[in-house]
Amino acid sequence: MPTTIILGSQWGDEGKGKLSDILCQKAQICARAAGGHNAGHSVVFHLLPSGLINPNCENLIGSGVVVNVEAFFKELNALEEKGLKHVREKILISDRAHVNLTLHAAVDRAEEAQLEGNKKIGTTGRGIGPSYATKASRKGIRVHEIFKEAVFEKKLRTLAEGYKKQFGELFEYDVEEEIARFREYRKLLPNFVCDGPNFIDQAQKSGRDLLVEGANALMLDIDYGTYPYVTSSNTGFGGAVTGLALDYKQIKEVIGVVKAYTTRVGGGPFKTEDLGEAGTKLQEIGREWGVSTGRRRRCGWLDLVVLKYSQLINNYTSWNLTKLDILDTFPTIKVAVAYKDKETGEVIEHFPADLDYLDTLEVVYKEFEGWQTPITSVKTFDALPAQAQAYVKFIEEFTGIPVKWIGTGPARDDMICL
Ligand code: 2SA
Ligand code: GDP
Ligand code: MG
Repeated sequence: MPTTIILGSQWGDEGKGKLSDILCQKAQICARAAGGHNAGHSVVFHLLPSGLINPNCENLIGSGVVVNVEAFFKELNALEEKGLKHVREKILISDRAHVNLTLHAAVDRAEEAQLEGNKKIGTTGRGIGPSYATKASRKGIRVHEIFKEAVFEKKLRTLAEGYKKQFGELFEYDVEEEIARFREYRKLLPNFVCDGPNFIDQAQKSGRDLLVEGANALMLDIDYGTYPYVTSSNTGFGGAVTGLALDYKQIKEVIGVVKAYTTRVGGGPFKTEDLGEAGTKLQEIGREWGVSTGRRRRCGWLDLVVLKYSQLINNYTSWNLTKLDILDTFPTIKVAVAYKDKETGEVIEHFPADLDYLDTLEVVYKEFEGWQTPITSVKTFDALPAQAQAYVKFIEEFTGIPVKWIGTGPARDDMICL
């Protein structure tokens, strides 16, 4: 390795979990840098890093994460129920991470309730946005403060009073219940908390293989995503660096995970969304339901304008193209290569900031002939049908980044490595 970063390049659920699962086999440390329990790729992991399945790997929940303590213990218990031993000795939380509280989830619900129709963000309801909001407004509670009982309780009561005034009946929250729960967590947590930046510094200085698992995806990034239809953290390369205090000189690879088509959960723009037969087919064959919330994902074609933009922000060193097999039965496969201004005829090759303007643009598609044969058993690039090879090569040429991994099925082995 030494430091490898895995990032979602679209709107999430690209299949980051499978690559993490493969790479964490040989990682010595696995870390999460941002997001909270809104991320996650399997039934078990929403907050915890994937490295917990490797008994030799140490895991860190970094300073940029918002940590829900209840989810933390729930996921640890679930891992133990699956027979994994010693997971409790292999996980640490940065003392600088912020605490995601039940209070934040109540604020999340109240805020969404105040938004109308298509203005709703469609959040995961986990209080991620409000957690980052209290952090940015300097009223948040950091993990190390959990142990200062009086400070913790005073800050929590002040926050609760403020939100009660702001939202009234919409804010359904019992501060005493949360305070009581934290009296228990206070006893259970001390062994799990470490000095986050120091931990990473030591790890990188000693040359250990570090795997950074991105959460969510670039188009949900608070600065570069489709704002305001985004999550509230920096989900891209920058967030990985600040969320863990990485030494950038140690970073060898930044792998962008890209699904062979596009999905999105929640509201917001999605130019290549297909509301017809193709979208339904992608949804069904791709089993596109959210892991965290069970919501049906919106589906459509690959958007290379998005991908090029994602590359511009994150500077990936390679792609992991996933779920190529989901396209196996399509006679024709479409890919967005540009947008077009309907009025002026101007071809737009960049991703605009203004969503109202974006909405007026037309999509320019390139069509590919499908391969119409199963590829799940294929183990090498050369053995892929010519049409599938052409599809992959086009993505490489268009983005200027090599495809290093190709997902051809759900199992760990269903991956072509180039
Ligand atoms: P939030 O709850 O404030 O972060 O929601 C804001 C928007 O971000 C979207 N969002 C997501 N979209 C897809 N996947 C997400 N997380 C998991 C993952 C999904 C899962 O990364 O795999 O486990 O199935 C995720 N988290 C947030 C959300 O839909 C809102 O549009
Ligand atoms: P993540 O959040 O980015 O990890 O993505 P998801 O939560 O949507 O998980 C991806 C799902 O797709 C998992 O059930 C994986 O087993 C599955 N998956 C990953 N890669 C592939 C692939 O190449 N082909 C198929 N058919 N399934 C895949
Ligand atoms: Mg997921």
